[in-house]
Amino acid sequence: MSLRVGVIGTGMIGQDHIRRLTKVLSGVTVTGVTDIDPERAASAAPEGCQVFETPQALITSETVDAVVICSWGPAHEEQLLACIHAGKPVFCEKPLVTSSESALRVMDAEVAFGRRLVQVGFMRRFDADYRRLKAVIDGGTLGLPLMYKSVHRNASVPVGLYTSDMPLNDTLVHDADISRWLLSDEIAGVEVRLPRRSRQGGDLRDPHIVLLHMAGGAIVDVEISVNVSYGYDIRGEASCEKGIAALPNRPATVISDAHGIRQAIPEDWRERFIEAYDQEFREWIVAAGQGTATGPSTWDGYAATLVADAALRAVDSGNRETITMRDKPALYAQPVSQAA
Ligand code: NAD
Ligand code: ISE
Repeated sequence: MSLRVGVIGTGMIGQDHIRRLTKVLSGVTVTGVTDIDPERAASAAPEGCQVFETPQALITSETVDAVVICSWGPAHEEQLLACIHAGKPVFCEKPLVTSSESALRVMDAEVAFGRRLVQVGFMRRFDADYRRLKAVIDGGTLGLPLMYKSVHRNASVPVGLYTSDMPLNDTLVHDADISRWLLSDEIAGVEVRLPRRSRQGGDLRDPHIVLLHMAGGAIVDVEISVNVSYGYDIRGEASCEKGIAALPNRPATVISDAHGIRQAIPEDWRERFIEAYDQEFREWIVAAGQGTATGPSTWDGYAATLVADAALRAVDSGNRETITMRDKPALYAQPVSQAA
């Protein structure tokens, strides 16, 4: 039987996920959509799909078995709590929520429900290159990972909508999550350094260098640049005791012409992570069909939110900011290294 899915938020990624749920993946039907912009919702609705007036109406509808949240971060908490209250599996785009207090409210609700329902959209964990990188690190032949370098460059971000806190609470969360997952460890402290500001982004605070201090002593340095103009450039390299393991550059046709020899760079996240998003939803559909969730959890969303909060504090203080996590509820007992 096909899983009947309702999508909340039909902007850029909502439309992209509707496309993959409708045209790429099997075992799933988009039966409902909603957006605070009803025209956008109507134009994104596939044939036969109902346009709901509110997220609450979509979440509680008998025609919706599971929910995909692609609205803005500040709207996620209310929508997640409504899904948990209705007992429906929910895929929520990152960030889970926009503060650690908010993450704790979602966690408390899911723990009280007693079964995992939430999967967070940390799609890098489903990317084949990241999975191979993790397999090498976990394999142990290179010894312990000592340092990890994470480069996260966006060609541009929406002017006006994307504020100076967002490189840390919207973009860095991917690097925080992938570092925890690759190094199988939690993040205990965060420092931020601000280089000369790029003139590409107007008043936006950009770029950032972030140091993530892992609990076990490894250090991750992250470059967050959100207006590099030339493309979407994601890199990663682990320095281990006996060698280096790096993400490969994406294979692309080599073009030789009057301008030289070159390879195209992805335009944005939709292109770079297209297979990862497909795989993330393949795995979500299976779990949601069984009334639960696997993959990145509310705990992982909470951890990333703590890092974002600490990074924002570190911008103001100039110091290393400490992260203290609550005790991990048994519901999330699976080690960070194993989810997805
Ligand atoms: P967007 O602005 O293009 O779309 C967001 C949509 O949500 C808009 O159509 C807006 O009207 C709607 N919306 C906002 N609040 C709502 C509410 N309360 N109820 C119903 N609809 C609401 O933004 P986007 O780029 O599609 O990003 C959406 C979410 O996806 C964000 O959380 C973002 O961080 C995340 N995202 C994740 C990735 C990824 O790589 N995993 C990539 C892009 C965006
Ligand atoms: C966007 O929301 C994403 O999640 C992308 O993966 C990330 O690269 C970008 O910086 C975010 O704005």
